Amino acid sequence: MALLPRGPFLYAILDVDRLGERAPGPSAEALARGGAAIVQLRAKGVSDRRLYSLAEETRDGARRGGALFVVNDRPDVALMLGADGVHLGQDDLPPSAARRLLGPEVIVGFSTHSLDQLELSLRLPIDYVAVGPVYRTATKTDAEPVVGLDLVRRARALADRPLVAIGGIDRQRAPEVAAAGADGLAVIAALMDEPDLESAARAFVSGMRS
Ligand code: 3NM
Repeated sequence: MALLPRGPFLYAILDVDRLGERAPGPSAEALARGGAAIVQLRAKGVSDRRLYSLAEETRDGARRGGALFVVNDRPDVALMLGADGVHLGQDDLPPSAARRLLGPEVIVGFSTHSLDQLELSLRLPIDYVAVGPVYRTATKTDAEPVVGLDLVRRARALADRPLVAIGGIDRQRAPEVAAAGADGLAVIAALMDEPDLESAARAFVSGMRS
């Protein structure tokens, strides 16, 4: 299976809806230079052609900054661009199909929102399992009910692979999420809503480890 960073690590999600006037490449690079170990591109509702060019720019920026690059939802785009990984949700293409397409070296991550989903996910050929939303989030309009730190702790006890926590995580909450057993902290608003992405990531990472 593909190699993930050692925890606790910052998993920055570059959500195109929150980019504003900022360009994706330099933004991905700033997140990576600030200490994000992974930069994921999340671009809902854009054309395939736009997705492709956003992903290309994000990949190059993430790599310039020294981070891994993950594409949300789209194993085909991950393959075309030589991405380090793909992240899949419950309604996306099946992780086993993505694994067949991408081979053993590419990271395949998968979202879960309950203990049942988490248990089922552990039979899948995935490199990390994500649990969320840990807290209320304004970013994902169709988010599942909040699972809290309790599911993070239970997931930690059950999961035999890296665990990524997501949903409403900010600098203040990061230490308790890491203490609950999350290896990766996946973050959108608490980074993307800041004007300076590099300092936002740096502050997040220093707080996360304290
Ligand atoms: N997935 P923020 S919560 C994209 O529960 C996403 O799987 C979630 O954004 C899940 O850090 C979420 O701004 C939104 O809360 C995360």
